[in-house]
Amino acid sequence: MWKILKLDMFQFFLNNIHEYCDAPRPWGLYFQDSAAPQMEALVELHDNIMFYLVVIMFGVAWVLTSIVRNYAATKSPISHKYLNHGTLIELVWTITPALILILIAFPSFKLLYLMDEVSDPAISVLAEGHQWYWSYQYSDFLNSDNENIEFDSYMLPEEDLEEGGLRMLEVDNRVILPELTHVRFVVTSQDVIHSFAMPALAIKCDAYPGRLNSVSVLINREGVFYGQCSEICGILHSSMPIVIESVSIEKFLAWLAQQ
Ligand SMILES: [Cu+2]
Repeated sequence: MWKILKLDMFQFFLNNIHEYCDAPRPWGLYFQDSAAPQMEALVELHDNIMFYLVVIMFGVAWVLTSIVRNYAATKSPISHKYLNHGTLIELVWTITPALILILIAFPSFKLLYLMDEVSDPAISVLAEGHQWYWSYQYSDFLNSDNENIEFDSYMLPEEDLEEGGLRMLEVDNRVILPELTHVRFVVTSQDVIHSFAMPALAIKCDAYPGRLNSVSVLINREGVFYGQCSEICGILHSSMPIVIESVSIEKFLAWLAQQ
């Protein structure tokens, strides 16, 4: 009985306390929580590499400090005095890092090309960078005047923020997208180079004037995700955030009907 109760309580806390980190937070050192399969893969790759990186870092630090300590001039003035070549060890410390780099390269390239793939999107959204705001166009849908749905998205100034709103991140018009749907962002710019970036979705795509770049994403849960322009583009570069709100299909259709 007690056991079941404890399990229930655990489940309760698990369901109610967990809160996704979908925006930068003060002193945050790790990634935001992922909301897309490709971000999960990126985090996984990072964690794997980080493990070996820490092991190697401590190994090298240990070898270095022990050399400094044991072969100090005061301690053993003549040991290895004439040693200035060691072909075997030089081969070892050249080939081992090369092998490690190859081991890192393969999964990285696999991921890179996987993310490059734009697979048959259900919705395309044109994201256009301007000095200094983003504008969006849903070219698959028409409004009542038979025009594409399009809107500008400006940062909310601090005095207009609602309680709990994020400073320099909140916008007036969010990009609304359905969850679990293949979406393609076509990214371009009207003036200078900007970059359309959304950490939780593993998107970072440069916006060039006169050029269309595309990235695909599948958002796997509901939520509000925050990103920023990531290519320095002028004095208000920090004031053109990106907000994507992922909602259920029904809510998305309701939103579309309103436009
Ligand atoms: Cu910009």
